[in-house]
Amino acid sequence: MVNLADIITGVVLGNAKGTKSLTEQAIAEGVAPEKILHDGLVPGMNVVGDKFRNNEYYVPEVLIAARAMNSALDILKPLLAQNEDNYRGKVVIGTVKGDLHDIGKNIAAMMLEGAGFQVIDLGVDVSPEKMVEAVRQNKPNILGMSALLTTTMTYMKETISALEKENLRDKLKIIIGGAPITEDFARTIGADGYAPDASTGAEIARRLIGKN
Ligand code: B1M
Repeated sequence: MVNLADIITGVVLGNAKGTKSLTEQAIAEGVAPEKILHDGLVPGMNVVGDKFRNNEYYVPEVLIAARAMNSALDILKPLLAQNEDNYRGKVVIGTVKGDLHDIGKNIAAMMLEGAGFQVIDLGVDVSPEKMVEAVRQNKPNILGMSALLTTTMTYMKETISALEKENLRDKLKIIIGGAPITEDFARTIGADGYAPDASTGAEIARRLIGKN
């Protein structure tokens, strides 16, 4: 039986091959993909975050850990998306301008897909103008924004203002997330929801469009 603590260690040590094969093994043993994500991969990345903060890890180690995490996410993605097939709506999601962090945003996108949403992922470093254009073109029910830096979270407000200016805000629900984001911040900038984690993001998305 795979011990999820070994998956945590795999991410922390940046062992992409090992993390991938442990994830495959856990799936084969019938462990739920959500459990692998929440009790293995995410706690692993949290340890990496602590080490980065304490100067035990530097950017290269973090990137190697992120690669290990992504190797396992590639396996989980189609499985999480399969869990429910009833269509609930469309989400456009992206990491805001100046911000290259995408691990949390990718997980949020996966959970939304798993919850029955079609997800259009704009990637990272998405300017308010690009967000507005994507909303205009795709007419989503929800816009999800992610920011990991205190210096970039301000672009969330700029994006909302730009949407208002273009009269695209009224029918759109906006959910924001990322380590520096708080409920208070979300309220202050006029977002409809704050997601402290990806599962809550999917729950809020369903609630906001009235499809629990
Ligand atoms: Co960066 N980094 N980083 N980094 N990095 C942080 C964010 C930092 C807190 C580390 C630290 O100092 N302790 C710090 C920010 C400080 C601050 O602003 N206050 C920081 C810094 C300073 C930087 C650089 C400036 C470092 C440098 O170059 N000197 C630089 C900036 C680059 C840039 O963006 N312009 C940088 C670079 C990087 C790497 C490239 C090395 C790498 C990113 C790799 C990648 O993403 N592909 C990286 C990483 C990995 C981190 C830490 C260690 C981990 C982030 C992560 O992936 N967490 C991070 C430390 C930390 O957060 N503790 C740190 C795991 C992920 C699952 O959690 O992203 O919070 P999170 O997502 C969660 C929820 O927040 C929520 O759901 C997710 C899953 O549950 N969520 C959403 C997030 N977005 C959502 C959207 C939604 C819904 C939910 O929409 C619906």
